[in-house]
Amino acid sequence: TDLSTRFLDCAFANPLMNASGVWCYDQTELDALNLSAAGAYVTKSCTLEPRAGNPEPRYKATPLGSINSMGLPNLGYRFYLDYVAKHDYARKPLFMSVAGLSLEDNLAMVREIKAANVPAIMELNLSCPNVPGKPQIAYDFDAMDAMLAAVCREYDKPFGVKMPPYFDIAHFDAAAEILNRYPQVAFVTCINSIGNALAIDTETETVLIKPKDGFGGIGGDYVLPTALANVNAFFRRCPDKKVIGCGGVKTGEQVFQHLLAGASLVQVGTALQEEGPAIFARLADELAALMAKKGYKTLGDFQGKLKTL
Ligand code: RRO
Repeated sequence: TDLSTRFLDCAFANPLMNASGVWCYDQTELDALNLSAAGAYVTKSCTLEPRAGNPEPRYKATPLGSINSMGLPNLGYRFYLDYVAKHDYARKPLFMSVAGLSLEDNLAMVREIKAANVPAIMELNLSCPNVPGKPQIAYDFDAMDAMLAAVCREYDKPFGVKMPPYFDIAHFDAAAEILNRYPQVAFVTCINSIGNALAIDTETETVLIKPKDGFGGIGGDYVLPTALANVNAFFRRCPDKKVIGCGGVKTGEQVFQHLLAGASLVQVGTALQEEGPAIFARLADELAALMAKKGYKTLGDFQGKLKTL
């Protein structure tokens, strides 16, 4: 069974990687992903200046997934740019996630990333739900359009966008129509956490996390069907782009479902946080076993081939 794939002219040993934000904050965590069985990995979304993020507790696992309001804690874009500049790209591809607090901040970081001319693939985060006072850009279509126009003017390579989940066909249509105006947007990562959910502890009658009165983004089992719908919606609407699937993946079967729905690569968030980087070897083994059982030899045998009734 062959799990290898190509994406944006890079070779991947398998389609698995972390979701940005999970296990990718500092040198130690990033090095663990480099050493893991993941086919690629991505750095924590960064801002112009380092950020401490929101007060703790700001992440909790639940029986069905997780809730977080981290608030974009990161070491600042200079750290991540330095990290990606030193990476050995013959080992595996590396993505750099960027989440400026304003259009101007994104342009300042993009200028520096362009000047550094690193082989890292940029994933522009348009969907952080957790910075108080900063709405998710991709829920404001005019702001998203303006951001993409400005970033495409400033940057010279293909890049991708990290999208929030949408829940209405009209929103899939509107978002895809805007993305399709920008050929430089080579891939769409669906989905970020479902923003501003509320998890409650019945025993203590208390919210689970401290920031924003307990409101935070949820991941894990809660989000798999929403993630699959968003992957497939953008796969159908953006024929000239790739889709990266993210949401609710903790078994090889769930990786298979994302690939079937149209994902080219599959990210792991909550399950990676809970199980650690050894999860990538397990997921690769489970995906290979499922493919063998079905008689599939390569990802191309089933990727994007979801059947309808
Ligand atoms: O750091 C966060 O609070 C965070 C970010 Br930037 C994001 O994009 N998604 C998320 O669930 N948390």
